[in-house]
Amino acid sequence: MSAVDKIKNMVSGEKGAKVAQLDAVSQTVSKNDRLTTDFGVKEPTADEWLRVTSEDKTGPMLLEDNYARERIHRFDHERIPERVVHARGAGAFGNFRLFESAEDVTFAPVLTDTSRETPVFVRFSTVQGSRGSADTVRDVRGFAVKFYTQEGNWDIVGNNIPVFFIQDAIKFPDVVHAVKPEPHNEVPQAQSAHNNFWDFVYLHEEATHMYMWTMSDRAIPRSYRMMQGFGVNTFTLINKNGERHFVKFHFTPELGVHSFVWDEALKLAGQDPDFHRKDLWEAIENGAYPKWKFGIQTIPESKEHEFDFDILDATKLWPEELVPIRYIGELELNRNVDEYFTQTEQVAFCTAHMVPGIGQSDDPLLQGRSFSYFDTQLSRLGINWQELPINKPVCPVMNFNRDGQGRHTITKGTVNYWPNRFEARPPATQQEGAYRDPPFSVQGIKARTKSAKFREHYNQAQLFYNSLTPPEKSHVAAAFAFELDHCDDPVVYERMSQRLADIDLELAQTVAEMVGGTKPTKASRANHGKTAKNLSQTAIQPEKPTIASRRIAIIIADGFDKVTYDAITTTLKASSALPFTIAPRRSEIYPAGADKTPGNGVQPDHHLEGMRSTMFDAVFVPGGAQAVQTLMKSGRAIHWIREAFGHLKAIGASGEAVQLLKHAIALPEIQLSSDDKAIESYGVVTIGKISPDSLKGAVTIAKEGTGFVQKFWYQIAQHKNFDRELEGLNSQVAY
Ligand code: HDE
Repeated sequence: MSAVDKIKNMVSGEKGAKVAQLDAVSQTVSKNDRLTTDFGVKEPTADEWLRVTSEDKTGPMLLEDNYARERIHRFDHERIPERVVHARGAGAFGNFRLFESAEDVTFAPVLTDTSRETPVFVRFSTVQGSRGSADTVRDVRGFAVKFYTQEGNWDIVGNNIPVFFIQDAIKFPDVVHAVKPEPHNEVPQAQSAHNNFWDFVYLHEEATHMYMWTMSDRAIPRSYRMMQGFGVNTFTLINKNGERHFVKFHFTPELGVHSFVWDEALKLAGQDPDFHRKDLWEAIENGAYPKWKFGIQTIPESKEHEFDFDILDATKLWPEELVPIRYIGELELNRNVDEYFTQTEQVAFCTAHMVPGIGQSDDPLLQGRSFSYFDTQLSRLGINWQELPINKPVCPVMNFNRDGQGRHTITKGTVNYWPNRFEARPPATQQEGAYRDPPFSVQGIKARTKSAKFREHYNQAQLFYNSLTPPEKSHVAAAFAFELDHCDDPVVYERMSQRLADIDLELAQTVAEMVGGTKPTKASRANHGKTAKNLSQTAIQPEKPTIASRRIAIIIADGFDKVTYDAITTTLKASSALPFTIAPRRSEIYPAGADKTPGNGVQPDHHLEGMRSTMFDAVFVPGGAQAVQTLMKSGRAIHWIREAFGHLKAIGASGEAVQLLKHAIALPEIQLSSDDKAIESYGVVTIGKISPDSLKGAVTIAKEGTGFVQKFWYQIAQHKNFDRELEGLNSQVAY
């Protein structure tokens, strides 16, 4: 299709140009292009403003220069208001495939037609920070999916945490004001660690469950690709018999759920504030397409009241023991955006965007959301926001909505109302696919209140906490200790320390002691001791361990062991991991025995000062006497190893480099190999004498692997070695 045809398609607004419409006005910049003004005239210059001048004098600039003025005008208006929440984000295109029909609960073709591929656009985000804030802050992550279905757009505007801070939309401005920077000095940026947030959530008890999640590792994900997505609100599904089910939507990542440790996330916020954006981009460019299983939890309408919580309360999850997830589809992201602004920035989601067969419920948070999203797009993008290419449905849009600022669609004909004498554009019948609101009875008293079950706020907060592993629990305690340390008003940290005794006494005592609050002596509410499955993220792991798309730093210096280096690099690539060579400098590094002629060495990807260990998932150091001697003398190289150790990452070394590890991590508990037998100790894998053959070949990643590669790969796949932390080994190494 020619560019002109594409544009024609877009402006007509009626031709079903399917996916191509998403790119409708895309242009590729080419060297054959010539600069023009916005009105199409070729520009006289790109460099000089028209002015009065002579050979020895530069005179005044002339306002009559239309070309220069147009440039400045356009530039002055480049920014649109950033999202009031979720301002910082990254997006990508992909597909949704269904492998099992859910026709027993819905008639929506997107959830019943297994022969379809539905194009999607997904935007991940943080919530609190401004557009330019860092990716790795402690925060909830947005997980918003736009399905371009043949019946219209369906948006699931979800998060990576299954519950929310509030039950009723009316509280949204308060929770957002409380968490955002404080009003007097606009500090702090993108974090909840301040008086106002903890003041608010102490007083607003329904936030309790959610902040237990935000203080857990869920709020510092390693990657957008390694987190779950939850629709959070309760929606409904309607089947062809008109029966209604309540539903929660789930996306579960193929790579498992993984997180940073806090020190790593903190440092990355400065060292690489774009870490998550780059990670998503890099994975897609490398063909490591992120995938999520799509699942639904459904409850028949007749069973709405059979739970000890209200299933319409967004501060509660539906434990999988009670309502299992049925996985029916798969979401894959496989194409990066062409332009950030017109796609990722201008994409606009709306919880009211639902297709026939999917509906709202009386979840009191959802109703308010559905109003808010349309409303916010008006100030961000204007009334014609749904005409922007990224927001435009792939099916025809035909109605009598008209005009407004920035209108693109040109509709021919003499009528713009229904009914009309031409019988043009009548509403569809149900057989023709009209959206259906199934009739159901509503009874009650009009009042500002909710059902009694909405008033219970602690059971699931305890359930979540109880379900965590010991390292996860200690991360929660450390997160509270960090956050409350940033609160300088004693009322705030004192009260919060007491509040934690409503969840778990030991947690409350640990935190109170750390932050200078009064240590509670007894639980203010008994912990029911119950747990539920899949609340600990350690349970949500890939079916087979994998190191695909993990970033592995290989540290070398002049005189390194090239045979081992080559073998490890090749085998990592064969396992779809991403090896990066790091050295004291980025110019060529020469292996042991090679003469230093350009071309004989290896060109590193980065030097040790340019990157930090935080940007990688694991570190490997090959031997080579001279190289190891150099690295031993480099404080930065030692720090790389110590920091990776402190951040619980897999570390591997061979030959002389085993000595480097001994030097960097001088702990008696860590066993290191001095001969040809690979040893794994607390995620540190070493081999003293290495035969290159033992590094080659396909690698099956399993716990019981015996060779160096098998052991090291398994540790990388684990992502973190929590035993190091349980034994306090990491805290004995300065990092
Ligand atoms: Fe949002 N939310 N929200 N939210 N939300 C916005 O819409 C709002 C809530 C979520 O990548 C805004 O287009 C209200 C829950 C995501 O573009 C705004 C309430 C969940 C995104 C808005 C909530 C979310 C937003 C700001 C309480 C998880 C980013 C810009 C009633 C299920 C979407 C925009 C993107 C964005 C309102 C609560 C997720 C102002 C009023 C619960 C992922 O309309």
